[in-house]
This record gives sequence, structure tokens and C-alpha cells, in this order.
Amino acid sequence: MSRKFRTEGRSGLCICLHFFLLASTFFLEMTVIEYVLGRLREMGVTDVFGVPGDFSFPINDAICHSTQVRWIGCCNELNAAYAADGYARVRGVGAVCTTYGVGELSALNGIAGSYAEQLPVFHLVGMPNSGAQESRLVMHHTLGNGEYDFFFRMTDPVVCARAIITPQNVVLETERMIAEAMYRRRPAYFAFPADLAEQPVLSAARPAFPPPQSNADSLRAATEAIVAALAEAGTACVLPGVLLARTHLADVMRAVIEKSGLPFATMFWDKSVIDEQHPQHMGMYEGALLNEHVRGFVESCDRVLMVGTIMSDFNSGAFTAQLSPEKMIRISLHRVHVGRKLFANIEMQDILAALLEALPARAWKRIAPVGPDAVVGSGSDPITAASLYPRWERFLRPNDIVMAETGTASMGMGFTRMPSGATFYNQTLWGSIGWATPAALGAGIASPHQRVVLITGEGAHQFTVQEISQFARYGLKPVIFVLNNNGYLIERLLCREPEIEYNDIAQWRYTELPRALGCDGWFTARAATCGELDAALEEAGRSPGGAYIEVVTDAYAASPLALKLHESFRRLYKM
Ligand SMILES: Cc1ncc(C[n+]2csc(CCOP(=O)(O)OP(=O)(O)O)c2C)c(N)n1
Ligand SMILES: [Mg+2]
Repeated sequence: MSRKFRTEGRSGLCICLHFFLLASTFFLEMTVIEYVLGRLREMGVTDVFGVPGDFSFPINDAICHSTQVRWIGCCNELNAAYAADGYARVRGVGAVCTTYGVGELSALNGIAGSYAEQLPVFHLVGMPNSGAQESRLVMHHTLGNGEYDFFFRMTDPVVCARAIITPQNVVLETERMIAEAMYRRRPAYFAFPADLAEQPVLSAARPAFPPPQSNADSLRAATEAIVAALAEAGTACVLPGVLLARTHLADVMRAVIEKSGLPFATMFWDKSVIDEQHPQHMGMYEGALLNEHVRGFVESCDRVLMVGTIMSDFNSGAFTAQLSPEKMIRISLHRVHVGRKLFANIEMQDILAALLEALPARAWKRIAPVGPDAVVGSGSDPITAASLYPRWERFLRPNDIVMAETGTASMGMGFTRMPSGATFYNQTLWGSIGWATPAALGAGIASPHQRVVLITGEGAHQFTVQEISQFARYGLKPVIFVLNNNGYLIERLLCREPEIEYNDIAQWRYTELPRALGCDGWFTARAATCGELDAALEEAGRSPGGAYIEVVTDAYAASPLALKLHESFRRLYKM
């Protein structure tokens, strides 16, 4: 039997002592790293992404010898962090393991993205032995000045909790960091001095961190205020937000929408949080930039119920959304606003449960979403934005995972209508290009039975393309679309001189990459006309293996949102 989960009975002792001894035995027989991995497993982490290193060998060994968590090797640590981020979007939690200094610093951009995008990713880092640290030895991967806590300090702004783990503190710190990460929906950082990671746990019992409670009076008052505000309103709608997905509360939100009859619209970051095929869905709301009929309805409502939405630039049509605070009812993770009145200490799940009880059914006025754009172009016609996005929209199937990279492609896909159960992921706030390719890997590992469709610009893909090799290595069969528009189109649209050389990139033979990267048997195609695209989409839809399609367009074939941003930019700079 594995050491890690062995417990032994002690008959003849009183119950308290019995439990104490059980707990002691349980912990004392486990190593520090085994304890942490066991707890992460209980949180839903069954796969850890990473790159090994000598200081992290104890962590790497423990994962590879574990029957409960799997090691997913990546090409570099940045990709591993992006993959853990993609995994956490699907599973709710994720984990990445890196070595000291060189490894963890590479991962830092990915961890920062998970912080910005509110994903609890656990970063496990192997450190030099505690003896080397105390003696201030000049060790590899250090800065050579005897200081060992620089990287621990550098991670501080992008995690909500961090600790250097010892046999004495492992139980308390692990529980504290898990509780913090789940409460704040942010990453946490565990550093393991290599000599301590394999030592037995020296703690007696696991402390309890009960789930946070709402203040009952505040909850009651907020519920009454929301019910009253909606009762007085002639028109109202819901904007369900990304934090519902982060907290797995989308189903409760959907139940509130269905019981109350309230219609809903969706903003870009919040895309697909509630099924876009739902009869109460009215379409995408992007401030004044797109979909004028949705803007007109949402902004004319007497009340707008925003639940877990974040009004960032790209989520508010570049701040063109006109929603006055007086009209808004805002439910955040831990508080509620009704108009300008704050109700503190309320957990999102509690207020949603209360509203599900309290809101009466009503036939609220709503507008119907507009139908999908027609498929235009055929044969030798070049691929334009108008011919591309409706085709991609029709290619998608229920329950697909769509990973859409920052750039013109996600701005086009964001305004298509997802099939039932399909999820759309985009790094709307952090926007670090290159994220989507490894994040698609992470999502595929997290949910291997769903089809993963990666849609990326070729510029972003060049950052992290080598990670497609892991799809083949781990038996995944994604469909990958690489939009080749000969450079950084979104940058061309947003800078002063579109043709300036920094927007040009090296031209690659993209369809040769899967073979070179070990993706044997994948369907590959280069489509430069509508006819070629139709044939490639049909084949990709049938392909039993992975599919990789380069879609070639003119350098300025931009989706409508990208063009709108371009116009706003030109107006701003009077160009
Ligand atoms: C890590 C990082 N570096 C630079 C940028 C700035 N940036 C944003 S979009 C973009 C170009 C994207 O080009 P591509 O992937 O080809 O998509 P396109 O807009 O051409 O469709 C760049 C360089 C960024 N967001 N992230
Ligand atoms: Mg491009």
C-alpha cells in the first residue's frame, strides 16, 4: 500500500485519542510534498504541468511516483503556466511546477495572467537545500550574492498567498494557502527547499478552514433591496459575468434567470458563461462599439443586474458602455451593491440562492438575438472576415472548448453564437499573446472527452507553438486554426503607421509544423480561398486525429470589433 494514504486503527483508546493518533499517523507517514500533492488532488488537481530541474527533483519524483497526480511535461515554464491556466479554467484549479529562479521566473507572466483572470493556480517551486541557503553558498540559478529570497519576493504581487514549506508548517500553510486561493480565486506559491520536501510531515492535525459565511442581516437586506428594485422596474436584464464560471455558480445563475424570467446579454470576457442558445439570451453587448440593438435595450433598462462581471476596457466596448451606477445591481464575489448602496459580507453563492427563492416569475420584456451572419464567398474567392467568421461559427459543435487568442481572431469569434454547452475562453484582461496554444493543451488535459478548438493568430502562435507537440504526446486531438494575415494585424489597426516594420513577422510554413513537432497522422491544410477553406473545414470535422489548418487572408482582413477599435483609435488621435 502507498505510504501516503495508509492509516491504522488503534482499538481500545478513547475516541478523541483515537482520532488524534489517526491524524498523527496519517501525517507522520507522509512526506511534505506528498501531503501537498494529496491536498491538491482533493481540490481537483490530477495533472501538474511543468519542466523539471535539480532543485525541484523531489517534487518531480513525487508527482511521477504518485498514483493520483500525473506529470505533464511542457516545452518551457511559460507554456506550463499557460497550460495550468487553461486547465484551471475548465477544472476550477490548476498546478504548475518549476525549478528555482530560471524556471519560476519564466512562469511568472503566466502566473500573473492567472492572477488577473482570477484563477487559482498553485505554483510549486523547488528551492536549493536549506543548508545551502543558510550558508549563502554561490549556487547555480542564484544571482551569486548569497541571497535566496529574491524570487519568493518577486512573486508576491501575482499570488494571494505564498510560503516556504517545511515539515513543521506544511499542514498549516497548505490549508491556509488553499483557503486563500479559493476565496480570492488567485494563484498561490509553494516553495520547497529540496532537502525538506521529502521529510516526513511534523504536524499533528489538519486545521479546519470553514467556508466563508455571509452576514445574515446583510444578506437579508440585500435580497429585499434587489427584489424591491426589480419589482419597481419596468424593464431589466442580467449581465452574467466570468466570475460565475470561476466559482462554478453559472448553473445557479441560470436557474435564477429561468425562474425570474429576466433576459440576459453577454459581454466579451463573460462569453458562454450561460448558454448562448438559451431562449432568454439577447446577444452580445459591447458598449457602443457593436450590436446597437443590444446596447439600446441594455442601456434603456431600468435595472441591470451584473453578477460577477468586471468592467475592463475590452469587456465594456473600450469603456463605451453607459450604465449608470444608480441603475445597477452588482453582485461581486463577496459583496453586493444596489444602486450606490453597499451590502458588505455577502458571498455570491448565498445571494444567488436567496434570489432563487425570493424572485417572483415575471414576463419581462426582451429582444431576440439577431440570426447568424450568412456564409458568403465560394470557390476561388479570397477569405475575408465576412466569409471566415460565419464559417468558423458553423464549424463549432455543442460542448466544444474554444480557446481564442488575443488578436483579431478572438474579436471575430467573440461575436459569433456558441452552440449549446460550448465554452469560449479568452485572456481578455491579461492579453498575453501566445497564451492560447498552451492553454488549449491545458484545457484538453483537463477534459479529454471534449473537442478542443484553438483559434490563434499566427503572430501569437509563433510565441508558444512548440507546445502542440504535447497534444500528440498525450493523445489529444485538437482542431487548430492559425490565422495567417502576414503580421500583427491588431497592432496595425491600433498604431499610427500600420505598415511600420515592427508589425511584420517572419513567414513560416505553418502546415509543416505538426509533422516536425511529432503530431503524426494529423490532418493539415493551407486554405487561401473560400473553396479551400470549405474543404478543409469538412475534412477537419471528420478527421479522427488532430487537425491543423492555416487560414490565409489579406493583411487587413479584420473582424468588425477590430475595425471599430481602429476607428476609435483614429478618432482619438485625429488621424
Ligand atoms: C506577450 C505579449 N507581447 C506583445 C503583445 C502586444 N500584442 C498584442 S496583439 C499582438 C499581435 C497579434 O498578432 P497575431 O497573433 O498575428 O493576430 P492578428 O491580430 O494578426 O490577427 C501583439 C504583438 C501582447 N499582447 N502580449
Ligand atoms: Mg496575424
